Amino acid sequence: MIENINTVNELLDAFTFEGEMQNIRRIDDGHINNTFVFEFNDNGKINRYLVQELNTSVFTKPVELMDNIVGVTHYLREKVIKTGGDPDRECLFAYKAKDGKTFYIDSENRFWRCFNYIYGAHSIQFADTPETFGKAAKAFGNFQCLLADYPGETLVETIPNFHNTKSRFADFKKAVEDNLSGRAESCKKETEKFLAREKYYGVLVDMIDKGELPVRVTHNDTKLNNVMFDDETDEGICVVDLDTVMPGLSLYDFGDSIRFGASTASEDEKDLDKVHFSLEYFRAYADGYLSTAGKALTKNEIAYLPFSSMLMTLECGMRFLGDYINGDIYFKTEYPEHNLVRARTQIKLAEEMAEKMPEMKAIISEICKKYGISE
Ligand code: GN1
Ligand code: MG
Repeated sequence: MIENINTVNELLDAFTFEGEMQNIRRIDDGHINNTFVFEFNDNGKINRYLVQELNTSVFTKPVELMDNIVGVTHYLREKVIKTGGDPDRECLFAYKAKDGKTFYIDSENRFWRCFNYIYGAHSIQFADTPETFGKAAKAFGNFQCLLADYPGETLVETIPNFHNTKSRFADFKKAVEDNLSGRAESCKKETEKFLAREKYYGVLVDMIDKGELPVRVTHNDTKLNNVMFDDETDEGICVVDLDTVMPGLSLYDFGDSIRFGASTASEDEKDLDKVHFSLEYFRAYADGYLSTAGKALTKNEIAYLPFSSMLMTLECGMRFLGDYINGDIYFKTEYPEHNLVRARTQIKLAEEMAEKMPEMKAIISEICKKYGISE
C-alpha cells in the first residue's frame, strides 16, 4: 500500500517527477485499481501526476495492457493535435520510468504506472442535470469516432470475454454452484432474477457470430466517472481509465453508460425507493452520443441501443452478485453486503428498463430523425 513510505520512495526513484514532493491524495473512484495524485512543488509551481497501482489479479497481462494503452494514447494524441486540440488535456499518456519502461514493478511485486494529470478538470459520480450527462455522451461518442480506424487486431484482450454476457452468466452460475462464501442461500431471490433472464444473455454475442454487429475498438468501462469535465466550460474533455480498451461493441459502451448514469441514485444505494431508471437522462445521453457517433452506426447498432442498456445492467448486476457469492474477491467493498446492495440496484434498474423499453425506442427514433440518421 502507498501508505508505506518505502513504496513512495521507490516510486520517487523510479519515475522522474519535477519538484519537491508535497502531498499525496487518494482518488476513491474505481472498484479495481488504487489511484493517487502525487503533488510536487517546483519553485512555487505545482506539478501533479496520476500514479496508479494496477490490480494484477484482475489484469493478468499488465505489460501487454500497457502496450495497448501506449498504442491507443499515441494514436489519440496525434488526432487531437491534428484537430487543433490540447493533447495534454484531451488525452492521457503514460510517463516512462527512468528505465524506459511505461511501468514500474516495486519490491513487493506491485505494478505501477504514472499518467499525466488533467489540469483544470474534474470527474463526477452523478450528473446534476441531464445536460451534463449529455456532455459525457459526446465525449464517449467522440472517443469511439477517434478510434474508429485504430487497428483492433493489435490490441491484446486485457480481460477475455469482458462483455460476453453468455460467459458472464456461466461464471455467475458457477459462483452459485460453488458457493465459496456460503452466502448463496441468503441471496436466492436476487439470484432467481438473473436466472430468469437467461434468454437475453446471448442476444448480442450471437449477433456478432452471425456478422450482424460490427466489432469496433471500444472503451468497455464507460462509467460517468471515467470522463474528465473542464472546470470552466463543463464539457467532457478527456476519457480516462483505458485499461479495458479492446475490441468490443459500441452497444457495450452505450449500455454501460446508461446503466451507471441514467440511474437516479448511486450504484450502491441501499434504499431501493430512491433507485429509478430516468428516461430523461436516457434521452440526454442518447442525444449526445448519436450527435457524435450516430452517423457511423449501423441500423442494428441503433436498434439495440435500448436493449443494450438493460443487458449491460443485468451483466453488471450478476457480476456484483457473483462476486458476493464468491466472497468479494473481485470488486473493492467497504462492508460485507456491499456487492449484494450493488446487485440489487442493478436488478431494480434493469426491471424498470424492461418496462420502459417502448419509450426508449421512441426516444431513439426521435433523435435519429433530428440528426438525419437512418434507422
Ligand atoms: C469496475 O474500476 P471501475 O470502477 O472503473 C469494472 C467495470 C464495472 C464497474 C462497476 C476492470 O470499473 O467493468 O462495470 O466496476 N472494471 C473492471 O462499477 O472489471
Ligand atoms: Mg474507472
